[in-house]
Amino acid sequence: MPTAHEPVREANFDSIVGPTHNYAGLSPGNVASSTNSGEVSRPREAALQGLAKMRALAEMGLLQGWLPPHPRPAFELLRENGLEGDDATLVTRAAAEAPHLLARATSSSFMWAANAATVAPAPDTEDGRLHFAVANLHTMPHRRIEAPTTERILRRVFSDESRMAVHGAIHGPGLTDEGAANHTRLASGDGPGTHFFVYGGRADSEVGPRRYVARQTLAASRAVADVLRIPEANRVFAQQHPDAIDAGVFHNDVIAVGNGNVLLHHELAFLEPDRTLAELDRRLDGRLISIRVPAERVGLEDAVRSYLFNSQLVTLPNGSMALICPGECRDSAPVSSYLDDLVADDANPITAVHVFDLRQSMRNGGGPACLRLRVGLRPGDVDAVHHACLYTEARYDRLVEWVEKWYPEELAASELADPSRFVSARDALDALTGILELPGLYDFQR
Ligand code: SUG
Repeated sequence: MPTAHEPVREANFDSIVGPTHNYAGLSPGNVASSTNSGEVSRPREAALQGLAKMRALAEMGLLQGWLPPHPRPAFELLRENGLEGDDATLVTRAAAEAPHLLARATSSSFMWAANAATVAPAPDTEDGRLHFAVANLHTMPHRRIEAPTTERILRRVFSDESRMAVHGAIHGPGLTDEGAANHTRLASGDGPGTHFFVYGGRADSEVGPRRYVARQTLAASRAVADVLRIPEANRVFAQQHPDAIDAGVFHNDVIAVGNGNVLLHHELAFLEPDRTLAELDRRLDGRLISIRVPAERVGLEDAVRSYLFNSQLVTLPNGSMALICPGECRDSAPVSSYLDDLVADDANPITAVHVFDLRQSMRNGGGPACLRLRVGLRPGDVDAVHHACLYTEARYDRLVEWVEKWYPEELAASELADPSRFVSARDALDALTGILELPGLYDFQR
């Protein structure tokens, strides 16, 4: 049996972008999704950009994994909504009679793995196992359909029940959750971590966004903490600042990022910053390093446009920290100059900034941190993960070849109804389950 204090190492599991990646403007409150609605997407480039980030992080000495795409179109969504016929007829009818349904059914939104689940590593939980709470994503109709497939994938990748438990999505009135995008594990050493949950609104409060919807409720955050079996003493809850949500901060990971004992956050991230930060500091025995970015240096609009806070903050093998930023951070003069100052400042452990071109995902409001699910693993847990979902150079090369073979270079909304597209998307996933050694993963293979 593992010992209580085996050190936890963070792995990032990025989802592989799907072959139907497109811009359908499905997420009101997500500025990039609305702005780029109807643009022609580049699925091949999107998938390769994601894979390149995975390789770069693996080469930095970090633990990296990948998760397979969900099958799209989601024919069951079309059927549940009253459309009938074989697959080709369903899609043709949807295109003519209910294009909004076809857009939902073909979205590659599962690619933002941060929204797949919330995770608590083994040393943090009451039964000493690693727990996953699949997110219900109930607020956005196109994302509500992800949970069953996410659960199935996680059960295959993290299947050793003596060490790991994958829980289905929570259900109930007012329980809307968005997974790890609203959750941060902070820790000041090898002991149990503090789990910081940020919610957008609560049923019994007047205080909330006016323009856009708050996707996650306090009740949902509490329910997720229960599912994960995190002791009460190690939970902290805070409300997001409503002004941030109304400026396009639809998840906390668009306005704050934490790692170890460091929390980088915008001054308008939380409704009650003083109380929240004092509470976190107390839980971390006075060792919280809080880096507050003032609005006068980086305004909310620049924060949202650049996705500065959607950078991944990672601990490198030498113990220093690095920020994994989207290229848009260097396109913004105030953000770029802030980053230079941040790295130069010895008062924090962040010593490097690595910039990635993730434009295809960014144009739908998904930055580096959205694309990955953080999973804290003890050494024995690493051995128990489905091996073909952990990075190796050889399998990376096969994945690149696979993307180049199957993914369209460009995709316009009008092409989503073309049956040859979805037949090829299905064949692509069938081939992928060979590469990832996950036979029978998808319903269509059964
Ligand atoms: O839920 N975009 C996603 C982006 C998710 C980003 N994730 C994190 N912040 N962790 C969303 O809004 C857009 C799809 C479209 O418009 O075609 C979309 O679903």
